[in-house]
Amino acid sequence: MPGVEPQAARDGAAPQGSIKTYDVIIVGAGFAGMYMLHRLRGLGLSARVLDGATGVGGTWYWNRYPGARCDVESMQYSYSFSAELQQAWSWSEHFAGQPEILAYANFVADRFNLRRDIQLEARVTAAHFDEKTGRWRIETAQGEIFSAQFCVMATGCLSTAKLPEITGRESYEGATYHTGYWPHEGVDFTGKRVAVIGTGSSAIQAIPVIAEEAGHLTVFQRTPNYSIPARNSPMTPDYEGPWKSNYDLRRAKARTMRTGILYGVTDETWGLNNVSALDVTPAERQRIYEERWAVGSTAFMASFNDLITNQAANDTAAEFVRERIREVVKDPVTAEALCPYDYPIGTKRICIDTDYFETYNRANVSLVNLRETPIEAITPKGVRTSAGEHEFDAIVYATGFDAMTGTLMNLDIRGRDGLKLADKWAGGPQTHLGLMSAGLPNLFMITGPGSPSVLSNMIVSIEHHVDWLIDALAHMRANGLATIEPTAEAEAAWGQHVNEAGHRTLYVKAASWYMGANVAGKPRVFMPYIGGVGVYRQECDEVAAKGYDGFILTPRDARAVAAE
Ligand code: NA7
Repeated sequence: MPGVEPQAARDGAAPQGSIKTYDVIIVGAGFAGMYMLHRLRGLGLSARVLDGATGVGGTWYWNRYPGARCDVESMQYSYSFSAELQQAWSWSEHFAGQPEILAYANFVADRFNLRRDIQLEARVTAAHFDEKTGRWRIETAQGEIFSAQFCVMATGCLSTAKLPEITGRESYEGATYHTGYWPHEGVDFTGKRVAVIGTGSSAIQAIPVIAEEAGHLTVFQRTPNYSIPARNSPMTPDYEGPWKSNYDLRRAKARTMRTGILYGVTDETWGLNNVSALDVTPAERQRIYEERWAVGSTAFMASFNDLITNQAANDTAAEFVRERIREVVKDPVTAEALCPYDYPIGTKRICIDTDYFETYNRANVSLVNLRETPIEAITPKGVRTSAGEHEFDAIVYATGFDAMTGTLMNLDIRGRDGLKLADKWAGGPQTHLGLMSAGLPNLFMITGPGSPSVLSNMIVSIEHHVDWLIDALAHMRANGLATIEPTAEAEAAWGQHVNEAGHRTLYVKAASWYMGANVAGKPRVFMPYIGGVGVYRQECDEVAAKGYDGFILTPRDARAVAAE
């Protein structure tokens, strides 16, 4: 009997009794969960998507803070799986804002009739593998229980918001917000005294917009960030047209790039200037940086081919950005406080902005440099630093996420012999290809740690992972296989490969959330795979071509026998 057989063909329609039975449970209704559902339908497997939110969209459902916007241009931060979809949807700006991206997610859900298999307000709390049945038992906070042969964690890389551990936080009497958990009805800051704590990507997007509205905005900065102008603008037919008529070619090329993104499609090199920053004259280097700065976006980091591997090369780009900050920000003390020095540019996620540095020239905006005057406590009225107390009507925490592993570690995931994922990963995530973890059969992660994930265009990586998994499931079905899981050896080898790749770059020099450094007690491990989207795709293809090398595939009968 085949091991991967459509559930309906075996048992008739789900659900049965109080435990609802499916072939596959997908956790998360963001771009990963929705595409996984769509592809599973094509395979004829029954699937249910569970999500705690009241709508689809994942990260774009939650991150509704003012100014929230994608830092990958929308012609590329969009699904490629359907030619009709690509033609049907039009973006209004080069870098779409959150409301438009969320509208796109809803458009996709409707167009592909996904909603009938998506259960909202169903927050998964636990997933346990039952050795006897070879199935996952999945529980929700709402008290429902599901049984599935496969469980897909489409839970996102930045989905567990992190509040700072500051004394007295609970004592504050005004309104508080976290950028990653923003009220759906919006917030009116008109005339209010507002604090923003944090200066990462979210803050850099939110600060200029909040400053327009607030009576006074005070930004509390611990670490300054490098940011490149987005140069966002309305979409034009001249730009959209060639994309839409060459989508297949451009998408195919993007899949071979390190980040899964094309920068500048008229260029033969597709945006990467494949020379060292140290092999050109200072004047030529300056010219190239100026050209990229004028165009804007993260393409700046593709100005030369060694900016993330060579400190001296990186220093030239970092100093160029610091010069721009000094040029824009009128008050020299504020300008200097905004200049990052202590980590290489690009090794904390590079930000792109609209008028971020310009905002500090406004009369109603002030910067508190926490390196000089650290926060001592949150008080009932506001924030107390070593220099005194600031009173606020509202505090915005733009303090980031327990990235990449937080959501998975907080779920009660248990595999063979009760193996807890949180215990297994206590010293850092262990995966094979960022897709699976040994001892957790038939549990998949979309863009998990150990894959390019947050270093790439997430939708390119999501589509790649889902397509790879669908092929694996089809292979299992064709060969009567019931379980798949990595060998401990393959996982260890992949972990070493990911680690070595990280250590060949400057990324490991920064105290970043890529390194787990923003969460107290989290192991300092470079979690994403920096080998590049194109290289990684080849590595995954090779594994599949060798009959899923490094994975244990168990025939249904053998598994049942072993369990007895
Ligand atoms: P980030 O990039 O993690 O930024 C969080 C910011 O909050 C960062 O500036 C932190 O400073 C700051 N922070 C955190 N805790 C504190 C305390 N206790 N006191 C002062 N400042 C603090 O999160 P984002 O939401 O901006 O962006 C995350 C990703 O989402 C982004 O890269 C995009 O991919 C989308 P620190 O640097 O730790 O000194």
